[in-house]
Amino acid sequence: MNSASLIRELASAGQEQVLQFWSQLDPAGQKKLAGQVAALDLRLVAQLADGYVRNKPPAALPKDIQPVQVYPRRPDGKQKELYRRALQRGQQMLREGKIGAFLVAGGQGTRLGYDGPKGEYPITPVKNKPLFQVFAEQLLAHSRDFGRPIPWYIMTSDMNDGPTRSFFTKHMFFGYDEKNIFFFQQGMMPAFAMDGTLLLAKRDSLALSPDGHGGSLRALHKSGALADMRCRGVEHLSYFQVDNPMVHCIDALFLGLHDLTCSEMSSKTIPKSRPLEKVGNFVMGDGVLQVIEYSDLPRKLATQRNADGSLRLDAGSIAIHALRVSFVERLNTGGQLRLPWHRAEKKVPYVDEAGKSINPDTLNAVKLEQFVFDAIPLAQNPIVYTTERAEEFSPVKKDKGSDSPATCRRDQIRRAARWLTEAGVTVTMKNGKPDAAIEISPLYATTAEQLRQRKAPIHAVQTGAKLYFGANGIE
Ligand code: UD2
Repeated sequence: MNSASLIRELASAGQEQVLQFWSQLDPAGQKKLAGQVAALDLRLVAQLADGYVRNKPPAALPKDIQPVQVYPRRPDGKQKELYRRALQRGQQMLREGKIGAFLVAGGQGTRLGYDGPKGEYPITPVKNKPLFQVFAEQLLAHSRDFGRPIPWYIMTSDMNDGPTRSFFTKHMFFGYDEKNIFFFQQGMMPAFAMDGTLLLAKRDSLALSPDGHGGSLRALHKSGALADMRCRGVEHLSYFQVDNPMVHCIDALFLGLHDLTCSEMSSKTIPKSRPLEKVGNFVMGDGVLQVIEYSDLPRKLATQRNADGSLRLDAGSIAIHALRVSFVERLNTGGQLRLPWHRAEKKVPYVDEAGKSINPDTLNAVKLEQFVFDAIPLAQNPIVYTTERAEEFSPVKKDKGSDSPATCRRDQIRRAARWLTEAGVTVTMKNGKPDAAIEISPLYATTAEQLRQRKAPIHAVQTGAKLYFGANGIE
């Protein structure tokens, strides 16, 4: 785009101030800014400035909010046959190469205070393996067990794409075949000043940030990842977030249930630990299955209890989903991904009209993101399946307190101890906690059941031990 057409386009979106330093920029600066503007959908920018920034969108809470019906972790009498068939179906799909793994890792990780892609963060309790390696080993183990490589789609963003790829290269892709990993970047969204104008982070660049994990559904299409899935015969994606090393990246039963029930998008839930826990809430809103984010659920509803004292809305969303590839394709037909935008007021550094860098100490900007769970109401036959917190959820969100590296390592040890105990190994407990540091590589076992089958070569874990089970046993 030359500068005349840039000016024309920006002016028609009411954003000509973006070029206020244009004449002072060197050719590289002009190229950079022009490239950022060209990547924007300026018609959408104008709509968003009006509908989400200058004016706040009306609260979109459903009028009638009811608890959801969920598939239990363990089937009751009537469901036993369905679960048996679901497990078989999931295993068959894995043997046939119909499942792809989908990791979203484009976020900023600001709360953890780690300066780099979050997936690099060392998290296992004995070997300090990074998050990326934990997922890679799980996927390698499943590929080995089902005799078929699992294609792995990894979404990054402009902020961490290069470092993420370098990290994988440096670590030889953790043993994964490079041709089965598909990195792609999500889109970026510009930050708006409160009056709807786009902010400049520098004279030659917009203040951009990732467009939310909902943007993954657009990026899968734009990047060619969906086309790659079609070529490989991948029919479903197993979706997970970079911050939870306890996730079962692949769960044959869950994937089988998703397929057998003809669901286009399925999700795992756990009962919330407390009314205001920072997880989304699965609800039936005006008769439609959906997630209401913790920040949007009114306190009165979040704290409501049933007669027996249990939480009325207790189905927490832990951001583990199964998505039908044909559903993601459908969401992308007709140009725009029709997910709502979520508005957050933030402090965003910018350059002012005089070209001075300002680090604001009050909220000065609106950032907009799309959330992947907003696709659920658009899906046919969506289902929710219950898992256990102790088995699958201990995210790393911040550096201290709950959801920190310390709680995550503790929970990994507890799970390993439980798996061993179930396999007949004695684990000494002290103050209710295993009195040892234990780590089980997914290459040794991905589930308690697999661990039992492998017949651990010990009868007891010694008090205070540091014990690591690698691919071939205790190392
Ligand atoms: C998310 C969910 C919350 C609950 C919780 C469980 C949202 C809005 N909330 O909370 O309901 O399920 O997770 O842990 O999702 N990401 C991207 N690109 C982006 C933004 C995020 O890839 O533009 C990735 C990010 O790298 C991470 C994941 O999405 O893997 C979660 O992002 P978050 O930390 O913003 O979500 P959080 O903790 O607010």
